[in-house]
Amino acid sequence: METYDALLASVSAEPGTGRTILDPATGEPVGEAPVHGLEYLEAAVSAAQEAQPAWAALGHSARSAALLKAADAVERSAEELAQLLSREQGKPLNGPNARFEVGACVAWLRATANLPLEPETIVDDGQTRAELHYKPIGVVAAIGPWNWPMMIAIWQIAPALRMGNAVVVKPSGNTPLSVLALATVLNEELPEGILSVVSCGREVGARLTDHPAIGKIMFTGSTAAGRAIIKSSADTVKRLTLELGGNDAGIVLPDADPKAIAEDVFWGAFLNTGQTCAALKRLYVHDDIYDAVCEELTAVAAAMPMGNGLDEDNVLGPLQNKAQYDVVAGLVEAAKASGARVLLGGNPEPDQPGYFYPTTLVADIDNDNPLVAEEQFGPALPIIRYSTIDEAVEKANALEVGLGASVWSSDVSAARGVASRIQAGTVWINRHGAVDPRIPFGGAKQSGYGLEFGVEGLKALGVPQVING
Ligand code: TXE
Repeated sequence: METYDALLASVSAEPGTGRTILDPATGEPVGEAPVHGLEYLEAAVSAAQEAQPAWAALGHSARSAALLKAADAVERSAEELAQLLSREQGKPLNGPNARFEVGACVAWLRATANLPLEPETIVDDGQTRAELHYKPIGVVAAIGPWNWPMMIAIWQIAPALRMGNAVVVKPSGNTPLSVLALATVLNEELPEGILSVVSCGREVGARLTDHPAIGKIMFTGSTAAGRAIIKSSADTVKRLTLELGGNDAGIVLPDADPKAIAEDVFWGAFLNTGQTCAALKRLYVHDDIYDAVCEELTAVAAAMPMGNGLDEDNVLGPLQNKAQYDVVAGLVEAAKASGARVLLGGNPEPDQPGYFYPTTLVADIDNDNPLVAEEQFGPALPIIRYSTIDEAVEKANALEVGLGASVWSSDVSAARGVASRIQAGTVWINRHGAVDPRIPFGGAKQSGYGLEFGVEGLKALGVPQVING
């Protein structure tokens, strides 16, 4: 008997009414997810509308206290949540994966509960006193993806609740059980109605994007879905925070130490087996150290065990779903056909169970190759050669997306200079993808708009109101 059985049973569909969720590592059933229809969605929105005013009236300190208790509840159930997440999403328990994700949920809840938010005095000159306050919006819809289903749900839920809103969550159809289980644990400490999950397909979920009772949508997912949400939310002029796809560049400057950076570059790219919005997806390396970086990175990557997530030894898992597996396999095949050099991987086993794609590094590849120009969202990293910094910056900025980026160098001030030239919402130096609940995070260009995390992220879940007089 697995330790998560009771939790899974509490969120599963009545026998015969649900949709079977399969383990991406084995193809075996994990559980039966409920299939909620429009009626269920309407009931969740109505319950949220009813519960929200009392929640808002509690004030910040009582809501922060409730979030802290909810964090404790997640911590108490951490191992059950991590096991269920590992089976449904595929990510290993160990490494920066399932246990790490549940731990991040706890950390985000606590940090968001503790963020300071006081009215700001904008002008006070003896004649005019203008203060800026932030009021709850009302009911917020949280629409999320399958790659970090619990953590991204918390990124959306925690600031929304802290600001005094109620939340209706629509998880990805690929990972509903993880989000249902997380919400069940959170709801041990929250008043009824203010947090609910609608486990539905995108057609039913789309109703949240034009529903007149929804004041704001927090969305993380593909740029295409983001565009659809912008359009369908236009009639009701909803507030939007959109964290869309990226195709993050990393630039290794000629003075970087290949051996010293190799492991951090690896995890920047292969975190969650590459299925991370702000992962390093294109690595630009200066001619002088190109071969050394390729060699060190290959040595690190070859040593990282991939396999079933419940096996404690593994740190890399399968792709979460067949569609994503096909994207990665197709891009690597096209790169091989174009003459690019495979340093590692690129040779999936055809008949094995599960969506395992081997850790793959591809060198000597052009910037316009689809493996570079398209988001692979999986364990395949192209390594592109450059000879001048201008060329590297131009290549990094060539795409229509700009979520994250990184610069790698032994000279941090030189790296900062290059960072300022890159069109991305965050540029990390000597690391990639490190998010922090205190530090705002958001995309440039078609990677979306609006900020999450920190006080800026909290304010985005409120309606600004100026009191002037
Ligand atoms: O995402 P979608 P999918 C990228 C990644 C991946 C691709 C597709 O490249 O290959 O997106 O993944 C809901 N109204 N990212 O299909 O379609 C949908 O049901 C309301 C990057 O999973 O964007 C799901 O809950 N809801 C990303 C969520 O939106 C709608 C992480 C995401 O679905 C909707 C995941 C609509 N019109 C994938 N259309 C990142 N930035 O981290 C879709 N949904």
